[in-house]
Amino acid sequence: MPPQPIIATLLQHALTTPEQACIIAGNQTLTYADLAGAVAGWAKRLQAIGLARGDRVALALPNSPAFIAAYFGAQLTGAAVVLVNPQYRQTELNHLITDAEPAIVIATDENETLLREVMPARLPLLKPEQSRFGAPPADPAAFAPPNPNEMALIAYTSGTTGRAKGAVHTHASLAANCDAIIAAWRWTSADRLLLMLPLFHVHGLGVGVHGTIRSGASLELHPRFDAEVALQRMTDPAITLFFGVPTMYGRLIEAARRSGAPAHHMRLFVSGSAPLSPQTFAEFAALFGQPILERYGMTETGMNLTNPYDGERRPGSVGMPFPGQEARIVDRETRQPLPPEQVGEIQVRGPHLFRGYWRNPSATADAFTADGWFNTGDLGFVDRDGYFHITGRGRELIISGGYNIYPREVEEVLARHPAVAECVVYGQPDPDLGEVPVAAVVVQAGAMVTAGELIEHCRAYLAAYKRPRQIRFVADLPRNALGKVQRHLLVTDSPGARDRL
Ligand code: MLC
Ligand code: AMP
Repeated sequence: MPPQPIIATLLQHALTTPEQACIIAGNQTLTYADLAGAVAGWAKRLQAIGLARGDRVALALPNSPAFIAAYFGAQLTGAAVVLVNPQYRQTELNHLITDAEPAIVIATDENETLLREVMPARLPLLKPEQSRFGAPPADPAAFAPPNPNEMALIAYTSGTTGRAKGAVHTHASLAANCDAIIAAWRWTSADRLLLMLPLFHVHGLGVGVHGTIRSGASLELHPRFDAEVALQRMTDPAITLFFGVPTMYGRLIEAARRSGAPAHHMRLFVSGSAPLSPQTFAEFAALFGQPILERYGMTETGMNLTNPYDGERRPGSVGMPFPGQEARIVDRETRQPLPPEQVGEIQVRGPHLFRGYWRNPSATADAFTADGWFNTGDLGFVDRDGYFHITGRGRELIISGGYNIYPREVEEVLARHPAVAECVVYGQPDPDLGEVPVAAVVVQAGAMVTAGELIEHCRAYLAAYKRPRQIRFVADLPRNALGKVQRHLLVTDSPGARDRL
């Protein structure tokens, strides 16, 4: 039996614990009954303009109660939600709208103009109304919750080819994932999560929102991360959980050094989306009196590996499989399982995995083995105690402050500038963001261009976090004998980099 959809759990809580706080945002406390009413209100609004089962709804809202209500509202109608980062610009939006073919777009005034430029003229754009959840309440009993095996979410990711692919999750895969998290981290209805992550990725949404709703707990939603605000909020005895990316933990350490570590009541701090350095782990434990629990996840899989709740949380390790899941290391060439301590590719298997890439059977076939293992593309090993360690990535990917940047996507935009003859984008180590994108550019003969102009060109077409932080003008790109560009030789602290440029 597949687990029941999270939306069904939400409606149940609204009947059994209607007055329980669900979302705290600003000075408003919204109960489970409030949320269920608003979810039904969104479902009604969406159906009124023609949304049907199996359709897609593109959701481009900032962190807000309206985001959560619209998200579950679309799912209640039997449609799937396509997550859209509101910072996306023309290139990303154009691809998403063309590829996902949504029936409706939900957005605010801020991104309406950009969206309308890439949307077919007949595609309706819906905005949150001026109410607490963006839609007037309606009766949830008027709707039948979707089937667990229906499509619930399409999250775009993994654009190694320069074009992001839509990872399709069903209600069952999302539910299996959050059930495993709840069991591993002992999440209960008494918990309150301080949520400062963006909701348009699986970290904020699939872990933060889904886990809260499934366990009947509450979350305090913030529009964005702010270290000073986080420290202040952690002194509230109601707040028990914090989930963040390593950049956030680095900034919390700095802020605590400036203004003192808070006397907090936190039960659990979790880090993921990028590697947490053993130094950050140790500094945080010294200041906050608790070891961070590091876990490993992916858009396609949700959460895969976790350090133990009880027992040793090992710095530099991402722990072991969640309950009901499997993970192993295979040789990159032979694809055979490897013994402990040997580095290979991480494969994972279980009911939490996505069902495939949207309208992309060949990418889906490449991603899975015949017996259901998913190739993560991440490299690592298992130590003799069974803890997994990530040592690198088998694919070209820059992770900056927890956001993934695919060099190819930025290179394609840069190459469209008339002054650029050739370019390559690579990750440069950064103390705050882990890595930042940097571009090496060969200018067309006779052309003149400044670094600032090229960076502005990228900003015009891509989300701001993808823009190169630096442009290095070079005479030619380092290539191997086969003509392939060798990105690693460009990283400033890599051996041989300076000799080449
Ligand atoms: C913001 N900027 C970034 C950036 N975040 N640049 C590079 N990398 C980043 N991560 C840019 C903005 O575009 C802006 O540029 C400037 O920095 C300041 O913006 P800001 O909003 O003030 O940024 P800040 O608050 O400093 O954001 C840092 C951050 C944020 C770490 C709080 O990036 C963040 O919330 N990251 C979390 C990402 C996340 O949730 N990832 C999970 C993916 S799911 P300008 O030029 O306009 O000034 C996944 C699976 C899993 O990976 O395992 O979880
Ligand atoms: P995304 O495609 O945005 O879902 O990002 C998933 C990628 O983030 C994974 O494939 C890993 O490369 C990386 N990642 C997530 N968690 C960790 C972690 N704890 N340590 C190292 N890398 C991580």
